[in-house]
Amino acid sequence: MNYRNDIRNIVIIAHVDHGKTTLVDAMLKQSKVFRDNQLVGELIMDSNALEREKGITIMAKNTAVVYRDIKINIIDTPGHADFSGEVERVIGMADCCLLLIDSEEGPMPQTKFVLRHALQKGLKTIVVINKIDRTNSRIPEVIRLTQDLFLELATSAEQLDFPVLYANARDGIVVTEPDMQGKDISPLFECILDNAPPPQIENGPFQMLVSNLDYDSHKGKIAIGRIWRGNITPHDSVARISTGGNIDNYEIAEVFTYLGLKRLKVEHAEAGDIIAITGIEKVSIGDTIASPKNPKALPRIEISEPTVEMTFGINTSPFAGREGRFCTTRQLRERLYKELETNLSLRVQGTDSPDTFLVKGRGELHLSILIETMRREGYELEISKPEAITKVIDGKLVEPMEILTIDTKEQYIGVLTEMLSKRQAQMVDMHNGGQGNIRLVFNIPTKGLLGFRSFFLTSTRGESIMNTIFLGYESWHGEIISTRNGALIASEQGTAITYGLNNTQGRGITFIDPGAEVYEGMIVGLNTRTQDIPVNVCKEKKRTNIRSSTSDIAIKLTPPLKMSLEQAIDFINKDELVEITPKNIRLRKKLLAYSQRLRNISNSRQNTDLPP
Ligand SMILES: Nc1nc2c(ncn2[C@@H]2O[C@H](COP(=O)(O)OP(=O)(O)OP(=O)(O)O)[C@@H](O)[C@H]2O)c(=O)[nH]1
Ligand SMILES: [Mg+2]
Repeated sequence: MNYRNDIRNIVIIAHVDHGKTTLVDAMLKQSKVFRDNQLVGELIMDSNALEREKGITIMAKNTAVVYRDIKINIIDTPGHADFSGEVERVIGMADCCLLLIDSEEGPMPQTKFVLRHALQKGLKTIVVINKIDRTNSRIPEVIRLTQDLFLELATSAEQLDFPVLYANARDGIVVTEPDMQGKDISPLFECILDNAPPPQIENGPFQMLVSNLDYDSHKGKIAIGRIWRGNITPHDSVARISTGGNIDNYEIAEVFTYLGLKRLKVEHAEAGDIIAITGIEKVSIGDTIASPKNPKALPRIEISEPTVEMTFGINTSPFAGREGRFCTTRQLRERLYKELETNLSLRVQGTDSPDTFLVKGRGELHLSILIETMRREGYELEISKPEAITKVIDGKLVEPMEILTIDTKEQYIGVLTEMLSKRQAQMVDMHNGGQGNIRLVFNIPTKGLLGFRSFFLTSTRGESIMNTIFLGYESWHGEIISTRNGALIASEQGTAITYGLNNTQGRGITFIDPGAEVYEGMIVGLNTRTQDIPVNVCKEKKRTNIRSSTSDIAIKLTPPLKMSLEQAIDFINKDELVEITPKNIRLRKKLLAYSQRLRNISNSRQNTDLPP
């Protein structure tokens, strides 16, 4: 075996928000890949619009820096559990991982998940305790917990021996001892050069695994991956081996390597490097690109199964086609299947209805990000309540379970445990961190988590953090009965007006402003009671000839509750849908006509707008 001493390939992994992308900023800034006067901002790698808005990384991305003549290829990954598929997808490109751990929070559920993957892949680890500037940091304890985690997960004794660095990624400072005064990030680069193994290379016919895809309107699809064997130059002939084993042939157009945020066009690239190539029209992640002389597939990328599903259908509301550019079944199908090329943990399948697809993902956020992306692209669609994906194993019905970790204040324990027990959660740990800070750990069926987040945020006034991670499958725990109140449902099509809305506010909370267009069957509010009831928000005041001194005083409405996409998805019940267009998010009953709902009700009297 040979090694390439001029390259290191590293992946940055951690729990959500522990500072991965900020550390990449610091590495890019110090290695002077920008002009001195270039304004680059923060979280440079979170380049996608939704990433910037939400302040989280959604997709794994590549970059590279040069330090003492050695090129360090860096892969930044998302830390949110819903995007774990991204970590599984790219981790194979690296030989070494930087495991970031927040100096206050310590190892969290996703820290364990990503470290397990890295160790199973045989990656060398460098531990970086980040945010050492935090006032509540507890470095010695965090190190002890990290060592425990390695003891639990290591697959060989060598893996227990890892260097530890201390960082304030935001200020671009890394030190080798916690109380040292640092000045820059060089100790991190030195540690990478000393500890990250140089890539092993094999001579012979070209072979690379496609781990990422990008698009360029001129160049077409761009396949990104690590070269495992041989070398490549522009215009080489190659074979693409699909995950199904089909082989087709192409001519490579251009070859690029990474430097900073740019792709550099090169005339030659060799094993060990991470490259991007164009010219392969039909390429998907997981495909192998190889020399036609020896077209053998590399091992497939293993991705965990999805746990949550919902239907995506074309918009069938009376307002369909008014606000979107893409509204047909064909457009929806093409878009969803295109998503499968890059979104590896997503699954799409047909349903009994030709206009509706069942879409499966790793969590509500995973699916809602796709919905938001499609909405911005101009799609109209309607989606159903997310449900956990059950399976039958050895003749027994099983359901996905998750570990839920909550960091909260003492005063919220009561309300949280009460709500969670209704959702079939079992407390497995409670830890008092002092100063009223409490960590609660539960085992909970995935279905119990659906819709929990918005309750959680409001009931703890945003003072708590929750994290979930997949645990495994357990026998079905039984249905969870919806505790939501009934809906206030528009009884006719028209424009909502203040008078009608004011009457409706006597029944509960409303969701729309005066002037909003509504249709029969659209949900316009939440009842204070458990039944659904029809309301007429378009109703005008009867005109009379008698002027009363009080009735003409302008009515003051309570401002409506406006839901985000995530809240809307959390809100709906099984007999309801969210209608999504580029301009609006509306809630509706599946059956729009009151008469139809009445007919349907005879089977179950629960949660209906039938008089009790
Ligand atoms: N105090 C302090 N804050 C930091 C430090 N490093 C990062 N942060 C902050 O932590 C937050 C999260 O940082 P990110 O770099 O987005 O974290 P991430 O790990 O990339 O997050 P995901 O990609 O969403 O998993 C940001 O507000 C950063 O400014 C640090 O060393 N000290
Ligand atoms: Mg990030």
